[in-house]
Amino acid sequence: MTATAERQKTEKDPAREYDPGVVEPEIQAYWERRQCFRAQADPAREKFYCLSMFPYPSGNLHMGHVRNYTIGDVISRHQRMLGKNVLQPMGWDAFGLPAENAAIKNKMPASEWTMDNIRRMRGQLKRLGFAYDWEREIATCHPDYYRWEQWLLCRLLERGLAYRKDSWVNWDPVDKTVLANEQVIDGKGWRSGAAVERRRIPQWFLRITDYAQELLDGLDKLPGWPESVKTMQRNWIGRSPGMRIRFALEGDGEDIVVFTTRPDTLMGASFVAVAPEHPLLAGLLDERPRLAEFVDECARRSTAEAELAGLKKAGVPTGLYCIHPLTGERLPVWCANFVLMEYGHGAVMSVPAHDQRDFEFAQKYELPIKRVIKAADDEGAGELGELNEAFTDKGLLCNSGKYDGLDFDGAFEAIAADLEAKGAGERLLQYRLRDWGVSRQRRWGCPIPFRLNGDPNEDPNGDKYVPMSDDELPIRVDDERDAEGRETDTLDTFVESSWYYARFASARCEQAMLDDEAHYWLPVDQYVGGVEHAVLHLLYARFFHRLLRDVGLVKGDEPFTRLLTQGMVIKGGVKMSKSRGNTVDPRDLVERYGADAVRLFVMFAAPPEQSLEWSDSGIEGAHRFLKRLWRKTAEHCRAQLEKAPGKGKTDEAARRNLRREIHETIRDVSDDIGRRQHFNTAVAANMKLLNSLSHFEARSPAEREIEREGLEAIVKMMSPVTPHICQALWAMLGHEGALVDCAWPEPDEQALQREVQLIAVQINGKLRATLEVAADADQKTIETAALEHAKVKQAIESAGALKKTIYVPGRVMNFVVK
Ligand code: ANZ
Repeated sequence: MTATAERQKTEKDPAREYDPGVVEPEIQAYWERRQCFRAQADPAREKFYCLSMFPYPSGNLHMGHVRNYTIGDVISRHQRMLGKNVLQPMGWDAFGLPAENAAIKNKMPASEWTMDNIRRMRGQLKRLGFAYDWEREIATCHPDYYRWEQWLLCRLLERGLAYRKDSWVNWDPVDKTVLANEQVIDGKGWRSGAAVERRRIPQWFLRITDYAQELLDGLDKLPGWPESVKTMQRNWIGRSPGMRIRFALEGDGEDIVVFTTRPDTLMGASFVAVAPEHPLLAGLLDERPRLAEFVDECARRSTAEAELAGLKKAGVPTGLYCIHPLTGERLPVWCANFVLMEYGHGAVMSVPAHDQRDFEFAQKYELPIKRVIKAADDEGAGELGELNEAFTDKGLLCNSGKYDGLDFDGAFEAIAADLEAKGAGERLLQYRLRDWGVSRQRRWGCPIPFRLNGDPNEDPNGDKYVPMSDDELPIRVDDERDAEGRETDTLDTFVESSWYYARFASARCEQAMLDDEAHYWLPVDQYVGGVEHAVLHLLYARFFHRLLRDVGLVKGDEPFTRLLTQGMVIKGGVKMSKSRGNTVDPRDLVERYGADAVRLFVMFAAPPEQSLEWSDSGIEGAHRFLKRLWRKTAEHCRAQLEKAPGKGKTDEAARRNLRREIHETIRDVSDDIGRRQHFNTAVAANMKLLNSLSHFEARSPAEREIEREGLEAIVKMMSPVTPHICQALWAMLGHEGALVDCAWPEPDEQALQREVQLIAVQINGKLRATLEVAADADQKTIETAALEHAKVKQAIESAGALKKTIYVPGRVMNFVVK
């Protein structure tokens, strides 16, 4: 016997014990030999592109990864069994600071550290049996990947969608890098913990604000996204319809322009406040040391808005006054720390009665508080009374002269018209979203492919950048950085993750960023990942999809049709994390219980959106179930081989009930996995079915046939979750070929029918009713049911007495009355 024949014999041998350590590598080798998960575009077939957020190659998979990737794998395998042409790729979000730090620490190149980690993590993913097309693997730090990112950046520069400007940044003095607002926590760098400073340096920006409205509108066309994620994106984009209003400066100087969403409150403005960085202040600082000191203090804070919300309101008067555009009143101009230079025009009209920040500020500095809005049901004239806090609701105007009595919309219209007539303001749509600052002063990132045009000495502003030409790309990470005139900053790593989903669809294309294959696979049908990416990553990817569309590389507007955001893995009620020291290592679990048990545990313990509490007993329970499934199938196969003679009485009803249960399970599990994505209840239903099979004693060939039907259903339905054992059992049950290529089972409508019989109820031979009763109902039961039927009851009562009952089994119940 050849070695192969020998192995095949053992694979199918029902005497073998369940040993995942043996079975799983065997099955993985089998998939590999057959190249089961290679995805090929085929326009004749319906495609399904399932993507899980790719990991940062830190070196080891954690349980959060395992959960994320198991969910994606279950969905992929299920869709494949539904007949779809499935693409499920995997890759590495490989640039980033940790590699740079590790490289310094270990005195090795960042690339080496990264590649080492990738090798390790790739092995761990393979050991878990995920159905990835490894031919499409991407590492974003590879020049074949980032050259196309550079190519796109060049197109964006040409189109004016990338631009350079001086801007205030959060500077981490320890990591020596610019931080995004989100990376500043309580005024400290998220990684270093160092107090963050503010600096003004030239930075590259992408004009995401050009797409703000489109990104907002697109959310309405994403029914497959969780509402919560869409709400977070809406808030982040923050559409604010409002007005730009000009307050003329007393004396000389430019008007102060403010942005407001509440022009209805204009008559209650009692001062104007400007940001510490406002250009108006520049000329004043020499003469006003208190102001200069305040501005200086503010410069040391971070720009993180979250922090500003809780900031103690503070300010200083500038000594300037401006003129109220409608009343002509003189209003003092203050410099205040809660006004942001980056939003609107860096100045606000302060209405203390109706804005909480203004209210707190006015109380602190004893500035006038004038109420101009009252509740719609307020009968009074809007007396001030004692306000404890700002009245921020919309309502009716009061103390506002000719505008009194108008509601928000009416007042907005009237005041806007008056201001526009005077040239003192105009309607304006403002978004909270800012342009995306993408430059980073890092080495281990994608080099920005721009160069100064001409002699930098002749270009003191340093803003005359041009894109590198195509044949100069890629600009490699390890290229000499101080090459004449070249931009030395690298891109935010969020840029790589904004388009990797598209590159997977044309992963090996060498002539272009994307080719026709991308048209076939895109958009992603199912995206799976952590909710921590609900705002930035998903917004950037939606932005990039539109950029790719606008340079003609993709069709359609949205990259991800359906989104599943999985919950955290927790232990002892808190997030499982290295810093808390409460992690469990997936490698240990796989070694001890096998990949299938680990996969089963994470899918069974909770619905995917909820947190998953780690438990030792949970993983053991998963392992026990798999052993039971193996044992039951092996028993069945042995009995089949021995052709045990049929003995004992066949219980017709028990057989029917079991078949019904099998097909009800198929029906329910299909809905749980497909539509509801409640994988845990799908698993539970399979466990229940296995229990029922265990209680069913299959003695006759007909009974064994039903048992087999049930076992095959379980093996198929569990195969997306526990693919190795299911493939092995599939072979044990005598099937050739790969289970991944089998069709998903469909419920047999006939088996689903609860058996019933229809009984005609007659009175003196005349039909009065038709009853539906259980197939095995006896005469007594049918008689009782018939006599309770309203029509029958009435007919018998009115006739007097029941004389006789004639029953024709399965057909007629006839009552003879006088
Ligand atoms: C007057 C006013 C009266 C305001 C009132 C609110 C309530 P959203 O909705 O987030 O867009 N604002 C404008 N520019 C600002 C800046 N650079 N820094 C800090 N605050 C600024 O917020 C718009 C409101 O935020 C604007 O409307 C303005 O205050 C303030 F009863 O103007 B409001």
